[in-house]
Amino acid sequence: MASTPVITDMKVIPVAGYDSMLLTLSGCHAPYFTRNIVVLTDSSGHQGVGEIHGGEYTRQSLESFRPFVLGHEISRYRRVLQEIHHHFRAAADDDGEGIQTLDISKLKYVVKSEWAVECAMLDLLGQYLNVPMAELLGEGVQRDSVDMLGYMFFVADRHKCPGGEFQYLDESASGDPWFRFRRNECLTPERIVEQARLLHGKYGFENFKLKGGVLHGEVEMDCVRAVKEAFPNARVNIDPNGAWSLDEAVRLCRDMHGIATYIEDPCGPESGFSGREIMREFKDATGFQVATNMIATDWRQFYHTVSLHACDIILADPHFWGFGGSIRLSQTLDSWHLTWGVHSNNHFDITLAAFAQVGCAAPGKPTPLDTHWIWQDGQNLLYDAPEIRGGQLRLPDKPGLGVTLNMEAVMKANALYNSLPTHDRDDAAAMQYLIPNWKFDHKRPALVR
Ligand code: GKR
Ligand code: MG
Repeated sequence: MASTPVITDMKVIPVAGYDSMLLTLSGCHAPYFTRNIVVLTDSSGHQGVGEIHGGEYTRQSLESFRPFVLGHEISRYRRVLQEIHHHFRAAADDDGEGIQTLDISKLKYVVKSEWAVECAMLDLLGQYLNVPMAELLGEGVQRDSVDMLGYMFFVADRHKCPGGEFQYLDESASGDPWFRFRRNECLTPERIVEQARLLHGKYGFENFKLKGGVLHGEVEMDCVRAVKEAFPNARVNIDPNGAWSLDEAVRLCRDMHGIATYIEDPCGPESGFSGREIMREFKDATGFQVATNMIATDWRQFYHTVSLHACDIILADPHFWGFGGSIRLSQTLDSWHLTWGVHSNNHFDITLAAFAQVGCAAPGKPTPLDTHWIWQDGQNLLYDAPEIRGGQLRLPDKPGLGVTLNMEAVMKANALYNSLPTHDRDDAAAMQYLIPNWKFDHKRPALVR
């Protein structure tokens, strides 16, 4: 029987990059974020890459996959994934709650590390067959480029931190106006509009999402109004990660028709009702379309979400759902007249390339895709990082993932990782310099204490 190349080498390389003091319900981002990179080599000499969330739990899971990956044919990637799933055992402290309350310590259980292996194997298979990875997903390539959104954040004042391990990047000398802006405080509607203008200028975004759950809901809505006023044709959306109670969410959103296009995770579990039930009540009360990356992060949660008609837009992060899984979901949603999109966390350009592949393979009309890349842009691990132009990400005209790894940059990011005292995301640490003794409370915006 004719055979395809086999995997001869698997590297798992933890890496770190720099971030801004981005605020969310869970606190604020540390000066560094971490990721794990998988590099596979096959017997034809090709290299396949995948990127996934950082942290020791994910790194160790990836390391444990080695026996299921090495020596296997790239065309049998589904069997490799099956084997990994067959041997999977849930961590003792994984209670299955997922990220329904944005408890960041549980994100590592929603992320499934094997999807980095899937990505790298599809990259290799695409190179072998001389087709882009998107051609191997679902029904194949649906478009040449996909709409992305400008993912806006409130940013805290980094000067309040003492330096040392809390030293945030200073880009004030950069020649790029967006780079100069992104590391500095941004907490008012005026500054948020400035953020939107710079993002539009640099990347051409026509659509914006504001990360809420930080200030009082009224102030956040003023920001949404101000952005819509500055960009009347834009789709503007706000995502407080379930921080608002149902009553508050209804009160805040009732008059936002024509201003916000949809609301992402406005509320969550309360009074003994699940987040899915409460989101359905929010939809009934306001008539707003609702998106989520919190209450439907796997097929079982999805079943309950659609049974209740709780959501219209599911943000299917391929790091949660897998590449095949994310596209399977897009097919299902499209045939049910629901909408597919992609959720993100901080990432390097390998994930951006992966988003181009899924975004161009998803049937129907995806909602513009999330990406945190704008906050990382410039810290490239690829020689040929995809670029967002005119608000769109193009499918590379090359086989597989369509990118070439810059090993020198990867090893530099690995050295940064190794120099860090901790590798797991902790959004509460830097908050202590803004509000002493600050503690996460999933029903109180981060700066409302
Ligand atoms: O980057 O802090 C962040 C976001 O708040 C992230 O943790 C969320 O998972 O981007 C995400 C979202 O859309 O909910
Ligand atoms: Mg969200």
